[in-house]
Amino acid sequence: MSKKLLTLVLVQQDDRLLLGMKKRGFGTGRWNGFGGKLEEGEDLERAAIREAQEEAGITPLDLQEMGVLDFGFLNNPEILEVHIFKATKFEGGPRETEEMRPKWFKINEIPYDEMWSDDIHWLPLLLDDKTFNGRFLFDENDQILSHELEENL
Ligand code: 6OG
Repeated sequence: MSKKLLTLVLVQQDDRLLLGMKKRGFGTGRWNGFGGKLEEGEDLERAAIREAQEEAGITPLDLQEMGVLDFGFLNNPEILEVHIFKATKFEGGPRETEEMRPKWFKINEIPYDEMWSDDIHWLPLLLDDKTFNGRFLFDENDQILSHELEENL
């Protein structure tokens, strides 16, 4: 079993959340935060900032790590270990890029039915400034087969 490290950045300002519509690659057609794989020699925070710049033209200024989630997929031995960050301040953008179309959503209008199905479980914790750990197993249709989620007290 191998593990791949990824980042995911959510920007929240008061009662709104910035999401991006993924235009290509893994998760195409879903709203999500900004993020991706680490490059050689990068730490998690550096990678999170670079991906937010590349995907939405924003530089997050106050990243806080809120949670770590392991994602497993049936018939795939690779586990994605996604480190989830929150920011409330940023410079630049948001602007559309080849990879993402950013858009602000009211917190009570988050489009969970057009997002990865794990998000409804942990995003409310992040929005509430709670930290968490968990793991999700998906079937071949990206539906959740099983999951565990713990809020860090
Ligand atoms: P690239 O491979 O395009 O980065 N990601 C997930 N995000 C959510 N909300 N749920 C999942 O459940 C996810 N699996 C991966 C991590 C992929 C981006 O998508 C995130 C990265 O930010 C399975 O470089």
